[in-house]
Amino acid sequence: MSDARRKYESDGYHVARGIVAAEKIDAFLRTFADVAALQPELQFPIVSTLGYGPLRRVNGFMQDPVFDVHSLGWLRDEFSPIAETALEMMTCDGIKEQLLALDGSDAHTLVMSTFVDRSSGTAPHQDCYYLDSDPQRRLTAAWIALEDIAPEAGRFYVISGSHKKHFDLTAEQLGDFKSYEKLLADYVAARAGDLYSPELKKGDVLFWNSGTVHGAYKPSSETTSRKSFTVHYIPNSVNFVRHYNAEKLTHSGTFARNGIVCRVDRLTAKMPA
Ligand SMILES: O=C(O)CCC(=O)C(=O)O
Repeated sequence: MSDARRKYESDGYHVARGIVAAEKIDAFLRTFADVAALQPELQFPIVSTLGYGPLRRVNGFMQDPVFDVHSLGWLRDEFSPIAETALEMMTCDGIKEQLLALDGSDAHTLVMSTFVDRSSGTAPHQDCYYLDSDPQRRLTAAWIALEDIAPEAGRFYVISGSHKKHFDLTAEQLGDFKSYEKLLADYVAARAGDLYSPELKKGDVLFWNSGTVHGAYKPSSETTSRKSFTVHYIPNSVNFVRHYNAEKLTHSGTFARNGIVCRVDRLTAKMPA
């Protein structure tokens, strides 16, 4: 077993520096800005509602994370260049090498992705509340810094060792994520000393397990961006399960890029004309 894997299995996270090329990041950001500027009326799939909406901007920054950037091309032809430049990063050799080192698998499926321009903070949670592998906790997520992340932008954090924690959830916590988030906020407050929030530079990637408790601090600045992707992968030897909001998505197919299978889940909500 590699040293990285041993440490990942004990801590529940791993940081890999500079594995996504700056040119690929720049190409994506430029492409996204061009498409959004040319057709500001276009609606995107939005993470918080799992519905479609225009890109709401304050101080020039998008307020809503965009859902499943990797498969945007399946929604509209105009979105294809965005998806393709995102996939250049999400399926790059550096990411594949790290996934192999961390979970021992050389074949993965990308099951979900998110693009954030500016963060308003993320409540602590384990991804396995929302989505996971079956058998559980074989899902690995990657947080890709698309710029040098300033402290005032609200940095991402993980709780070391928390991937082994199993919460006994009540029916209310299972059915209502706000109630679940309250439980997790109490857990994080009690383990404040184990919070790890590294400085991440453009091209750095923080990997974590679907059991690892993580979140992002609220930003202290209204005018600082926090450009990042989160991308979720499972080894092809396990199944994918969605535990929350499954009814809001329709599995619509798969495609492959650089040896990684990419899952396409369309929002069940009606796509605006
Ligand atoms: O980027 C963030 O602030 C949080 C992302 C996250 O928690 C996730 O994708 O599971």
